[in-house]
Amino acid sequence: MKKQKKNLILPLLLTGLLFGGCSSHAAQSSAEDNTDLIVVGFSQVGAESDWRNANTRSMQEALTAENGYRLILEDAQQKQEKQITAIRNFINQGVDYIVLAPTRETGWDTVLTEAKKAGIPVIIVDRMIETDDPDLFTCWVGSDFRSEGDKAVQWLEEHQDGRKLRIAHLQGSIGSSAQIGRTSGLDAGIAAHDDWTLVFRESGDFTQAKGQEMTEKLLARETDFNVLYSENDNMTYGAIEALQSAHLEPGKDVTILSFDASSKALHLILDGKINYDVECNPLHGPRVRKIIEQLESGETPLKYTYVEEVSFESSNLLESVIEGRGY
Ligand code: GYE
Repeated sequence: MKKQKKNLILPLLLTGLLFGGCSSHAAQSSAEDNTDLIVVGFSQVGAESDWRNANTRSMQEALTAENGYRLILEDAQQKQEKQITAIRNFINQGVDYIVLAPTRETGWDTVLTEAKKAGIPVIIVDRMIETDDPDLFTCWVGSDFRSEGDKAVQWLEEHQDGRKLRIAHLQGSIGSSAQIGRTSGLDAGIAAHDDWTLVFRESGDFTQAKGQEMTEKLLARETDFNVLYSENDNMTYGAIEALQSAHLEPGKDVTILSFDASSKALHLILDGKINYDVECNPLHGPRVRKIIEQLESGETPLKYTYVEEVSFESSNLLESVIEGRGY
């Protein structure tokens, strides 16, 4: 596995002893000078959504010099080629760990084989990869995206209210686990109901701008729909703009289901503009830190860790719940 070095506890203890009475700034510069930091190369998908930004912050806050880490963050701007280049650079730099939040599921075998040959453990976060060789990564932590889709479908069943459903669907980035799971949940729901019809389906690439653009395209083509199933909150914000410009009332004329449950979306639930939002938890920083600590002390972390998630609608949402959340 990795080269033998670095005891997480010792540098922290020494820092504590040496700088116990000093400012955190002094402690921080000592840690930055410390060549014994654990170096983590993190290939992040991009900055396409509030979820993603919260996820980046969570990693930056967990893997600090004070905690014993040097984090090298590479933003791939939603491009897999950039992630492959970043991973190769991490290998050349001889990082201790690679953390990969994959843009899409397929296409990782070659570069991860290179990481394996270099003896660098790879931790996958958020989305999953598809590979025949599970030894290409050490472990994965993220969400059960199919179950998120199933929750939305179940809520829609319970709130169909005798209507025939005509569903417009904004998909996330095609080929990502978040898109694949949430789409397959909806597809199963449509297949199980004769009176649910899919009237529109396009990818908004998880961004607000594209969510708005695709909803404008929808409105130009088809106005007879009463449900919008949007695979993330940022696309939903764009969709709400487009619906309002077309004098449709989001949450009333169109039932809106969304994913992520970021704080702005939760306020939109309170405003009655989003009907149901399935939480997707982005706070993976402490989880990754814990995995690295386990590996450093010779333990074997669980191969797959699914994060527990809830969902929100106006009947179970209070302002105080929104304030207490970190994203
Ligand atoms: O739902 C979306 C983001 O992979 C869970 O990616 C993540 C998704 C999240 O851009 O907002």
